[in-house]
Amino acid sequence: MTHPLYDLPKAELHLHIEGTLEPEMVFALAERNGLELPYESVDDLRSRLQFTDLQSFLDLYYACSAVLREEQDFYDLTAAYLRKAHSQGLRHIEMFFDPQAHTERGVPIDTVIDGLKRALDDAFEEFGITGGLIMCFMRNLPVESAFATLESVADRAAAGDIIGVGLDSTEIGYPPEIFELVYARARALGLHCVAHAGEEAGPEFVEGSLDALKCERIDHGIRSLQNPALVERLRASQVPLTVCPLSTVRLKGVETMAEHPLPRMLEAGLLVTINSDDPSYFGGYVGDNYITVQDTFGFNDAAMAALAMNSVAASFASAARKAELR
Ligand code: ES4
Ligand code: ZN
Repeated sequence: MTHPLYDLPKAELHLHIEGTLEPEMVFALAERNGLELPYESVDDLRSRLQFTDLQSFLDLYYACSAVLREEQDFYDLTAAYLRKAHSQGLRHIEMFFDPQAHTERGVPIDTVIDGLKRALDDAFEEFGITGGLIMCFMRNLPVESAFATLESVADRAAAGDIIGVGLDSTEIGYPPEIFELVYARARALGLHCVAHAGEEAGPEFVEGSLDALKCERIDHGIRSLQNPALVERLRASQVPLTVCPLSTVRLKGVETMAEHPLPRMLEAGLLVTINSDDPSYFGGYVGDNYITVQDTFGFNDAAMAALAMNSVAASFASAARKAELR
């Protein structure tokens, strides 16, 4: 299947690679690794992709992620995603991964990074896709674990194998300020800083991510609209917000797509991008998010092209690469 919106050159800035694990691959990797799954079949697993909130999703997401063990597993997952991403017009991808979800199961962090990086390198060769890895800390784990995880990749950060850090998983109860010193260290290592904020928690999490963590982008950020002073700050600074429409509907942040705040965010002059978050769980990859946005809000083709250009502008790509993608 193809669609004119797939053809727009675009960047993906909010994509959890573990969230691209399709049910078929969950079963294939479980078999390859000799693991028992608590699901009867692919269809059984697919029938469970219905969520009441962020946590109900995270529980299934981390359970399925446990089939990832070997470097080849991480490679196969990422290569399958990048092939699909290419078919939906993605030219540049800054990809999240959750190292602690894997190291807690005894998988060495270099195994994870080696697999992801090899697939990205191959996609550059095959498709010309550029991008990099953003390592997310799970905010519900102790800050000491985040520190240790960061120190364990200091050499790879210096080598450019990781381009930034992020903050994800359970939001409510885990304010950004907890991670202030971790982010200071990440900046000292030359890493870009982003964080999930204002997905389920309020605008104060967005403010904390800007003030304490010095974030260059905010992931989701949809609840910023509850605070007019914050909206003005985001407009004036043009700090990008990586919005994930299908994700927010599927996690019940809004009841229907028609109620999604995206049009209000654009009207407020915010630098908004469209992203897929966890496409295999939320019913669509990035092009599908663009399609649902156009279908729901009736944006014309120029408005959709402007959103695609926002994604390039908001990326950490070099000025030369951004010029190529314009
Ligand atoms: C996530 Cl949608 C979302 N929010 C927070 N953490 C996540 N990890 C994977 N997807
Ligand atoms: Zn996310």
